[in-house]
Amino acid sequence: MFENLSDRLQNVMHKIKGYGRITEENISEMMREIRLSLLEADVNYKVVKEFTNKVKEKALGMDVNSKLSPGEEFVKIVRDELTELLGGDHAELETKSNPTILMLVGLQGSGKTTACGKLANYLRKKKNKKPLMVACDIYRPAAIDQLKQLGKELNIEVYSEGKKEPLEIVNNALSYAKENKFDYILIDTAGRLQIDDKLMEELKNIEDNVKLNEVLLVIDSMMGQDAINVINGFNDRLNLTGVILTKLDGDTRGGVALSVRHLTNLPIKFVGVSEKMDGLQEFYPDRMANRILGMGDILSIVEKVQDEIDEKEAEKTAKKMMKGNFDLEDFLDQLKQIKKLGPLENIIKMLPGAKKMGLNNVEIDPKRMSHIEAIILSMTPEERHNPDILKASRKQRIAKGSGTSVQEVNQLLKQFEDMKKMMKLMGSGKMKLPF
Ligand SMILES: Nc1nc2c(ncn2[C@@H]2O[C@H](COP(=O)(O)OP(=O)(O)OP(=O)(O)O)[C@@H](O)[C@H]2O)c(=O)[nH]1
Ligand SMILES: [Mg+2]
Repeated sequence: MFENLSDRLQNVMHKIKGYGRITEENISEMMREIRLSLLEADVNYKVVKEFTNKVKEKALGMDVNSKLSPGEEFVKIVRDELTELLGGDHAELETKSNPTILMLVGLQGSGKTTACGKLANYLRKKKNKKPLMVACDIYRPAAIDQLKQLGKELNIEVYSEGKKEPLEIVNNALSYAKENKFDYILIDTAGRLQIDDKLMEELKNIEDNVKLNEVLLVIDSMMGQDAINVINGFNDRLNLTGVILTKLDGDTRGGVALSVRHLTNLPIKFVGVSEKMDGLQEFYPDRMANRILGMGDILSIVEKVQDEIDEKEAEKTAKKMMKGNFDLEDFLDQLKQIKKLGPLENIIKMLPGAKKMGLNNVEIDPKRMSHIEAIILSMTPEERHNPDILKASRKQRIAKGSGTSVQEVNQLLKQFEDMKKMMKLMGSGKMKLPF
C-alpha cells in the first residue's frame, strides 16, 4: 500500500530523527523531500502546498522544551498533519434510522457491487446487523446475477425485480425490508459517468424521494488526479456522505487517498483491500498515517486478531505458556489460530519498523507451516504431551509419517523447546517484556 510514498517519507523521517538540532535550513531541506514524495504519489499540488506550509509553520514554532528530541518532535508534526490530511477523525457509518439506507454510486468498474457485498458482510459480521442488498443496476445484463451470486456466497438476501425503474425497486425493497425486519438496505447502482445527465438524474430521483442515510461514492484508488473531478461531479449532483476507496491492495500511489478529504471535504469511510468479501476495512486516518510513516498499525493487527481468534482459547494458552506446561498439542492449536489470520506477511507488514528491519518483503513459506502441522499430527498424543520421549526411532517414524525429514523434526522440537523456555522465563517475571 502506497509503497513508494511510504518508502520515501520513511527515509526522510529516519534522517530527521537523527538531527540533534532543527534549523530553518534543515527544515527546508526536509520539506523539499516531503513535497517531492507527495507530488510523486500524485497528490494534488494544492494539497501538497498547504500540507508542507502547515508542517513548516509548526516545525518553526516547535516546542523546544518537549521531552521528545527535535527530530522526534518533527516526525510527530508530520504524523499529526498527515492524519489531518487523511480526514482527522474516523468517520463512522450512519446508523440513525431503521432500516438504515445506503446507496453506492460511482464510475463503471470502480468496485460498487463488490463493495456492496463486502459492506453487507461487514455489517452482519462486525455489527451484528441484518442487511438486505438491492439490485438497481438495470443496464448491464449480468449485473443482477453478479449481486445474487455474492448474496449466495455470503448467505445474505438480495432484493431484485429485474429491469424496473430503480426508484420503484428501491421503494418496494424498503417495504420488504420493513416487513422482514432488515436493519440495513444496501443499494447497488449501475456505473455511470458524472457527466451523464440522464443517469445522474436517475440517482437524484432516488435521493429526492427516499430518505437515504448515506450516499457513498466508490472510487478506484488507482485513478489519478482525475478522481477529484469525478468526486466533485458526483458531489455537485448528489448529497454524497462519504467515499469508499477500493483496490488499495493494488499498485496505487496514494494520491486520491491523500487528496480527497482536503479537496472535497468528504470523509473516506472504508477502503477495499482485496477482491474477497472480507477485504473491506474501516478507514482510520491516524492508523493510515502511522502505516505510511512506518510506525506500524498495531491497532488494526489487534482488531484482526480479536476478530479471528477465540479469546478464551487464547487466554487459556497464554496461561499454560507462562506456567511452562505448554505442549505440542497447544502449539498445534496456536498454529491453527494463526492460520485464520490469513497470510502472515500481511500482518508483519503492519508492524512498526517492519520496513527497517527488512521484514516488509519477508516471505513465510506456507509449506513450512504445513510441515510443522504434519509433523505434530504424526505424533501420538503422548508424544505431543511429552516430547522428551522422542528418541531416534520415534523421530524416524514421525518424519516418514509426515513426509518430512528427521532434521525437520529436530528443528521443530528445538524451536518448541526454545519457545517454551522463553515463555517460562516471562511467566516467572525474571524477564521483562520490552514494552
Ligand atoms: N484487488 C481488488 N479488486 C477489487 C476491489 N474492489 C473491487 N475489485 C475488483 O474490481 C472489479 C470491478 O468490481 P465491481 O464490484 O464489479 O465494480 P462495479 O463498480 O460494480 O462495476 P459496474 O457495475 O460495471 O459499474 C472486479 O473484478 C472486482 O473483483 C478491491 O478492493 N481490491
Ligand atoms: Mg456493479
